[in-house]
Amino acid sequence: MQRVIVHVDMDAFFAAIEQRDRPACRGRPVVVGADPREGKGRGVVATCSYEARAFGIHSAMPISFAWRACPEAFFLPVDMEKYSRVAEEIFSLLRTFSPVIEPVSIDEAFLDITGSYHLFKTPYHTCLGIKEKIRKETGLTASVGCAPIKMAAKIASDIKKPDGLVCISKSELTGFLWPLPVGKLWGVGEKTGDLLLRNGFRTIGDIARRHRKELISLLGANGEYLWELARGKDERPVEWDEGIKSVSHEFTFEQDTADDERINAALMGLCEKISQRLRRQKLQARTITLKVRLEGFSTFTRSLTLSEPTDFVHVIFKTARQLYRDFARGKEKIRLVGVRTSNFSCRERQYTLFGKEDKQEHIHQAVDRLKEKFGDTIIGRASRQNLFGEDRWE
Ligand code: TTP
Ligand code: MG
Repeated sequence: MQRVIVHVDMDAFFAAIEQRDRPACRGRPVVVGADPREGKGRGVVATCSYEARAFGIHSAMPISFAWRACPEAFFLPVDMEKYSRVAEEIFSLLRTFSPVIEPVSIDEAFLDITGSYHLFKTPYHTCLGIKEKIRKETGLTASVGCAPIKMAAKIASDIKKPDGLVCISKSELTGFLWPLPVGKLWGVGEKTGDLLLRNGFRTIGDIARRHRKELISLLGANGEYLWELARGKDERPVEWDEGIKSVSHEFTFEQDTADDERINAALMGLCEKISQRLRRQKLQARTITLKVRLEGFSTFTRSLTLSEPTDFVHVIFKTARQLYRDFARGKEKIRLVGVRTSNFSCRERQYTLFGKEDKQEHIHQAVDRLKEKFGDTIIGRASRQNLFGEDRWE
């Protein structure tokens, strides 16, 4: 099945929050970071507004340089607590579009919307929905990229910043990647980049159009990986947090098998157990995820989000079987199958994406779920991001 991956990155995140909260800063250069101390400050810029970027100011630049570039800018301290709160709110909003979400940094996440974009008709409309929801609920703009692989989604979210939206379909993928410099490929650092350049590989297309063997003889296994990536092939999944509240079971076959009857029987057994547990816990799930491990240990997951939550064994089984049918395993046998259900609502009070529940209640529920699922890790991740500026000025 063709995957649809979205990358969301907030625009000038810390600075945009300050501009939102301080009307005097709107449309003006804003620098968030260390105290400039009239040009004598020793810390660095955490980030700055796009108006400040016009003066050449950027993240990680010494704050004294920023002061010299634009002394009339608003210089503000880092308020990590506030930014973490906003980030938490944004991750909660994103989770209503897909439970398969991987927060990457304080203002950035991947979502796998393969199983849920049908709720908005197309991936493009889903991305528009994401941007619109973030804008309405937080007053901030996000840039969004969508593509069949993670790397391309991330590149796509960056090229029309701020407030950008770029969707790349499978047929557009190589046309999109090939003109880009080799340095944009994941895994190409300075050293590999230099080596590639010296051997005549300037763009991603230069790699893709050559023979696989040439890349292998130049860079070994990494060369083969880069060749695949340059041709738009990359199965890396959106790594969603395993701490997410879900009910799942898996089954390892005694001997690897390609027998569909045995596989279906195993899936049925798993779905029965899951359905029982859901009913016991008064939960209904909207998202069903199939996990398949092949004989070579490569592991794949495929999800589908239903329009109505369920705890019925036949609905879960039908969905898992459909996901299995859509999954092309090629010639490899199967070692393990698993089924996971998530994106829960309680039976008493059904949570629907477009329901008419009170909006505040809806947000509280989302935040509660986020806390339940991630604990403090969102905040933890956020804090670790703050390696650059200073939390607060004295
Ligand atoms: P980024 O997403 O890299 O930057 P940004 O959101 O400010 O701007 P844009 O995405 O539109 O280019 O980083 C997110 C936040 O992380 C940023 O607002 C501040 C913080 N950060 C630092 O503190 N130091 C840094 O060096 C970087 C790059 C980011
Ligand atoms: Mg950003």
